[in-house]
Amino acid sequence: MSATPACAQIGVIGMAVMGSNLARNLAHHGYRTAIYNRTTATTVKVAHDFPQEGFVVAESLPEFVASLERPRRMILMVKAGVATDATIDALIPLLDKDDIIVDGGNSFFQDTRRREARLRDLGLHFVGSGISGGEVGALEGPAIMPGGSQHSYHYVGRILEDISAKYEGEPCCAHIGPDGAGHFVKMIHNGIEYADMQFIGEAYELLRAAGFTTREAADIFATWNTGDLSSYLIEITAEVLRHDDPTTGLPLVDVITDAAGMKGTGTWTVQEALNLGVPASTIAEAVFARATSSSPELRAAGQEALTGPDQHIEVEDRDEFTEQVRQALWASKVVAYAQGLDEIRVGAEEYGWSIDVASVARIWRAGCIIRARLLDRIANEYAANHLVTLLEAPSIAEGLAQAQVSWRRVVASAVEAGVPAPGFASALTYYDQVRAPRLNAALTQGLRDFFGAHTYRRIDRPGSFHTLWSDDRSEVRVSD
Ligand code: NBP
Repeated sequence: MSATPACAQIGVIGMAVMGSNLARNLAHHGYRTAIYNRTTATTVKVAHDFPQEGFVVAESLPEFVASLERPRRMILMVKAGVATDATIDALIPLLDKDDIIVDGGNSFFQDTRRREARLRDLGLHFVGSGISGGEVGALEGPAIMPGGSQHSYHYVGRILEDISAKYEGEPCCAHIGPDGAGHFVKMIHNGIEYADMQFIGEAYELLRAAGFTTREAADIFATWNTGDLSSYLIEITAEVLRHDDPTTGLPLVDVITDAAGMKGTGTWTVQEALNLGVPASTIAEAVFARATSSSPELRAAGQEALTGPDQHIEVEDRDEFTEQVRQALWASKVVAYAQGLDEIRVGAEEYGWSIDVASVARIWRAGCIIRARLLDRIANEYAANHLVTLLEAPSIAEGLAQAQVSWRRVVASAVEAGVPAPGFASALTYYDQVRAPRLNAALTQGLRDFFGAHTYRRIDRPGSFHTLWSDDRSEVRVSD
């Protein structure tokens, strides 16, 4: 079982579900792969279960490092946070100049920036790489979003591209940008995933409120998956809705406790949106909706004290209603992408990255959880146009124009019937906000000036002004 010195082209640290599958993926692509896990029994089990992969098995970190060809390339697939820092700390004394650590875990991008700077000072390279696709993706081809220096991409890019998912033969992996750029983009991917799932949940609840059975809803999602909405999440929604619970015979979805969990990447996306001042409202609604669902005391108090409509939607034409919900879902999904990509644009400016949004959309077309037909169109629109927002892309703006009547009807029906649809409503509000010639901000500025002398600008003259509200109400120019 001992490792042969310096014979592996790459190594993977962390043999839980993601790391072991990624190591197998590497082996399937012809890379001689070293494997190591803190708990040796796990490494031994993986090697035993998959002898055909020809893994180089390391029982200690020094043995693992010694087994790698130089410059050494290793992928960390350990729990994000403390475990990642502990592994890096243990590796540093064992490595030599120009060795490359790739962190494939779900690390927070600010941690990645810190680690990259630290390793750069030591003459080492650090690639913070988002990897999406879950355990199946890790094995069969995930979407990969590597950040780090061009130099390190030169050494690991080819391998990552080889093991990534392919969309019409193109690898779903490309260099995103320096230091934390890759993990930043992965964070946004997850934020969009939250919004996407929230919209799907809302569409399902609206269909149920309109009298569709779970099985009928499953068929509707399956049909939607053949058109513009075609995506992994819509596809698996049909599967989940079709699945009956063997114990009760009920649709499983009716037996699952109505409280959504989360691991934190959606929250990071929203926190960072707040830091950057980017309105990622659909993603925030999705995070808050999960939080509301998982607040039993709040929900019990609300159910006890509050009244409202009976959450039933009267529908005359079922096909027409289904089509309206489809359009609301498509339009809302577009807004979530627009907000996520806007956060990437502003984040790139803030952190000094040059991120090619078309390339990001291309990476997301296969392998990852948000893979969707729409992403091919988004990639083409960004490649062909200089866009401030996805919403202004010609084919997208046209699609939204066609969808908006249905979108408004669906939101109105939800509000009238008392069916919560915070994602659809928030997406529509954003659409109306960004196209409005005037928002309600002038009054906000007047109020701020009244109570705090915060000043305001005028539409007809340059400079900042303050009104002497408590005296003669005359206006003074405060600055140019
Ligand atoms: P986990 O996130 O459950 O992490 C388990 C691994 O971390 C084991 O190998 C464990 O070793 C190792 N580990 C821990 Br815990 N503490 C350690 C420490 N102090 N030092 C060294 N190793 C330590 O595994 P996973 O679900 O395979 O995910 C791996 C990474 O990929 C995570 O960052 C995750 O966020 C990310 N990711 C996961 C998915 C997914 O679908 N699961 C998708 C995309 C990305 P042990 O066996 O000795 O405890």
